[in-house]
Amino acid sequence: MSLQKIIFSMFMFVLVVPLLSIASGPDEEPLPLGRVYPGDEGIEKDGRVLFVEDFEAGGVEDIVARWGQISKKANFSLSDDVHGKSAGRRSIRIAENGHLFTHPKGVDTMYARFYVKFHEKTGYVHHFVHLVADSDPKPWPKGGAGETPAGDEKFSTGIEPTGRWGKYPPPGVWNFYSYWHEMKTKWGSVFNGRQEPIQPGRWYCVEVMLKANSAPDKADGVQAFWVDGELYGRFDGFRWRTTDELKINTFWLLFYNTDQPARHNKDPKPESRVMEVWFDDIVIATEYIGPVVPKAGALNRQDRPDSISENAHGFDPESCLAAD
Ligand SMILES: [Ca+2]
Repeated sequence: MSLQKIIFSMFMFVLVVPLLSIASGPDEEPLPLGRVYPGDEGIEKDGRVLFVEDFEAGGVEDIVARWGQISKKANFSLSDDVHGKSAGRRSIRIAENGHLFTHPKGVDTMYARFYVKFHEKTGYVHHFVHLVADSDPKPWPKGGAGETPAGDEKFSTGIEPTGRWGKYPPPGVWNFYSYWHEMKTKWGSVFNGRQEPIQPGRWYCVEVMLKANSAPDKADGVQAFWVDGELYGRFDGFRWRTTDELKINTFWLLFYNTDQPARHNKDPKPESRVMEVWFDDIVIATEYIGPVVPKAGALNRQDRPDSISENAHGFDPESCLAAD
């Protein structure tokens, strides 16, 4: 290398390195990915993003091809019901029971953001969306209910609506339902967030973060969740795994229903319930995503002429705009 080149390299180092540290200094939170990509447009190209599904392209078969696995395919249908900030026109609706299952790249910290709406007449739900770290991932979800997983094999957390034994009307409030080698009972552990009842028939933006412990002997793992961009629960001190090689590598969009939660919650009228759910705008990443930020000048759901009839039936756009 010539002296000139060395001097030039040193000059660039002195100039550029401080600029980089200004752009993403230790005190600065990175901008939520949802803000970086209004309308989620182009978000899939970001290196921090592991998986994106907005249900806009193709039919159910194409969705299965993108994910890898589906159960009860006949219960899935594309819907024109979308949330107020959506840049798209379609969501997925699941009736009764079903799941989509996929394996993004294994990571130590995973964020999963999704929009969700329960049917206005929903009952209580048995199990819901899960993030899983699995040392031996298969194309399909494994069993494991009632079994304490080994610390080098598996840990998982579900973000689930719960009636808390009938305290809340269906579908209830959000909580975490977690499985790992140090869980307290063989049926997993529950972590309550803010006890804010979920309104049936209203779209929500839900985001889950699962962070593995940084070393096998450290209890510094975390899990947290946000609703419409607000932190609803954060729980620290987990030794999720006993080896760094166990990565969070599974996203399970699950809608699992049995008659058990109706019994546990003493639902007075289980026969009147309609078990249907809508999902949309799913983004899985290694950083916080946050709610969709509408594109400047874009016509959003509540502004579109085709939503007037919905407004006439009591759809409240404000309720979908509580995010930021
Ligand atoms: Ca969509």
